[in-house]
Amino acid sequence: MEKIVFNGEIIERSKVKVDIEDRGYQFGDGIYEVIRVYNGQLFTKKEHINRLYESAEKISLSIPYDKNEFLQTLEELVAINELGTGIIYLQLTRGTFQRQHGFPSSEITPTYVAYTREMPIPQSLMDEGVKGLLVEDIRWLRCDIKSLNLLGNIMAKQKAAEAGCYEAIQHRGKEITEGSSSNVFIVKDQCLITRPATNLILNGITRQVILRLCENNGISYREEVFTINDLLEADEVFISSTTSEVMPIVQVNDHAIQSGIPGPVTRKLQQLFKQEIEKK
Ligand code: PSZ
Repeated sequence: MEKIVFNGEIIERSKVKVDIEDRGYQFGDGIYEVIRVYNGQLFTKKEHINRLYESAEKISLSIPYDKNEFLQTLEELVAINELGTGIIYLQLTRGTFQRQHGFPSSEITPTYVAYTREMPIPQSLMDEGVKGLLVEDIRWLRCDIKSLNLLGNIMAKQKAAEAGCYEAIQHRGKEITEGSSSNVFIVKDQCLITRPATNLILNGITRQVILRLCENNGISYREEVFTINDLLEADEVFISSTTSEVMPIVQVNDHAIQSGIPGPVTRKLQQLFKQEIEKK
């Protein structure tokens, strides 16, 4: 039987009950993370846990576990569930309280849930590349928080799916922000360009790994705002996320990116990323 973490304890999934007045359920008042697991090992676990605690801080939610304890339980769960390659999904909500918009007037315990799922590396998509659809970014102005409020993101992703595309590439006016669940990169004249991590995007852990790989391997990059036009005219385009790693975008709407195949810088970064996984 599948085990999960519920409020810090590893228990049977079927034993878990969440209240109808849980603030995550009613308001999306909570935060989450997705951690990649390769061969039973958590990839960039410290970075994910740090971001979780940062998101918590930004919404004034205090996590009643210390970071080491937190990670230890997750590693135990991966072992118990015999997860090979997949993900850990975890979320914390502000907890259960009689419905009111303002924070609960007395101390309540956050509701914490984590579970595992098998998920292979999407190798054939990474080899061939995928399509993106441009979608206006209608989200709020704190996209730096990994919040459970994902309506803007899921509506964008759904539009992309209905158009037969893998990802929605969001833009605020002319400026590209990020994917519905990924960061966006372009390559122009041998230089990688990605938007600076401000309040308008989530500072992806994969994004940070990629920038570090650039630094260590002599690939030049700039963190700079770029436009729809820059994207369409780029030499290469790719997106990054925990589950999609370095995913080439070979077509945007009806427009092929150059000759419509993954480019050399993208390929190089995929290879460096693979080495990074194997190091851990
Ligand atoms: O399984 C999936 O589809 C996943 S796992 C992580 C994501 C999707 N998305 C993370 C994400 C995001 O939701 C937004 C809005 N921007 C960027 C990212 C990339 O963040 P990392 O690299 O930390 O996963």
